[in-house]
Amino acid sequence: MIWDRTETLPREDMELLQLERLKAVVRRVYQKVPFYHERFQERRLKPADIRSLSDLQKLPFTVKDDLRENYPYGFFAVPLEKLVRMHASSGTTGRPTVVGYTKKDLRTWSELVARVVVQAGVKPRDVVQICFSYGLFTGGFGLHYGLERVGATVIPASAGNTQRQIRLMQDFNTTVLVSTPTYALYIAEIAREMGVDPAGLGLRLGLFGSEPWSEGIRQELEAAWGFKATDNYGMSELIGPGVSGECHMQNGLHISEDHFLPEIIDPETGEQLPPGERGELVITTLTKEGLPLIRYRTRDVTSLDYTPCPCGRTTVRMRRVSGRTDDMLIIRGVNVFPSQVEEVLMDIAGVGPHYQIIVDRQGYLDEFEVQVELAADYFTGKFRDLETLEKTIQERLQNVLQITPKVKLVEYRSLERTTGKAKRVIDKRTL
Ligand code: DLL
Repeated sequence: MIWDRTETLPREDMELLQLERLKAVVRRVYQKVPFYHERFQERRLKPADIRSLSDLQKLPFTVKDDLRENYPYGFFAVPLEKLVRMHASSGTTGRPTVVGYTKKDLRTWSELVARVVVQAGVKPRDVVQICFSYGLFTGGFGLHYGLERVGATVIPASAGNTQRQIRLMQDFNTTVLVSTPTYALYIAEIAREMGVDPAGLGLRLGLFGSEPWSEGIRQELEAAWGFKATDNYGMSELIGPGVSGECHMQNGLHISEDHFLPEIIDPETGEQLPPGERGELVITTLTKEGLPLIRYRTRDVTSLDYTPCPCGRTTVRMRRVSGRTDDMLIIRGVNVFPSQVEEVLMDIAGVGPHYQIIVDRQGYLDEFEVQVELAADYFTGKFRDLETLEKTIQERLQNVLQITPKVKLVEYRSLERTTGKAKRVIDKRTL
């Protein structure tokens, strides 16, 4: 099922709609947001200079630091009394960024999340347990209103209290789980500890997002829960969840292009890259009232695919996000993405989906260690087997990364679990 006819617009019509909305948002930020007014003036740019979609490239980028420097309300394009909701990013790496929604923004948000959940396969008869935290984080409330919009029965369980999550699933006959992929793995572990087989709980669908996850983790989740696991993407600054999501083809995430105009740029030069090439995702919000953003650099790494999707939607698909431009580690001069490590690990039998990358510096030399948990049922009792496994992991990582990590196998359940986004990297060099 397709929630909104706009998702199937022919490309020319979509582009006309995008252009009309782009012109309107450019006019609005020029008039209402001093930051943009100044940036436009610096470039001697007037809203009337934006005549085609390719004129987008004339516009300045916006980065997270711009939002931070204008904390809390400097980017809002409407007076405060028009805002009806605030969310904020966690601010673990500096000042938080605050996002405000008008009534219309909240309606748009519900519609966009409705598209995402419907394309993943949610039906009005579903009982959906939301295990994202509710609060300043956009995950809980974002999914909540979109799911209610499509008529599903929502259980706002929030994150944590994991044994209770399983009892709720049993008592309320939950059919759909919404969480981070890592929390879904953890819930499955706790279920098994309680003597409950997660695959026997009768869930048919999992909607996962909010952090990067590999195809290997998808397989792990689908096997553990016996359901179909789909990916959806978003970020607080852009609206929250609801920017893009997979349809039942599980082959790329359809972007709601009538609301978010995407580009892929080379993060070094800022130049636009052609369709299919991997780079940094940049989004211009086309309809947001409270916090419109022009060419917002998400730092998320992906590529765009304009080929038709068999599901019937014509919207462009983004590949699963493989990481962020700022989570690339430079270890002994070599670029390492955590997602590369995950892909290698998920391909090796005997290790589970839990790992941590620890980087440190001794004198002038970087130290690079990968701690990997054994799979629940792996330990054979023979230490020789563990040594062999460690060697295999080390060699495969060396092949892919061109740098040799120290590999340490650790006991099942010894790495910290999380109910939200996983923390995969501890870089002690910057602590
Ligand atoms: O995580 C919004 C969200 C909530 C999306 C629930 C999906 C589901 P933030 O906390 O602002 O917002 O974090 C945004 O999380 O820039 C990505 O780096 C990462 N991210 C979000 N979804 C995905 C995904 C929410 N499906 C940041 N795959 C983004 C990979 C994701 N990374």
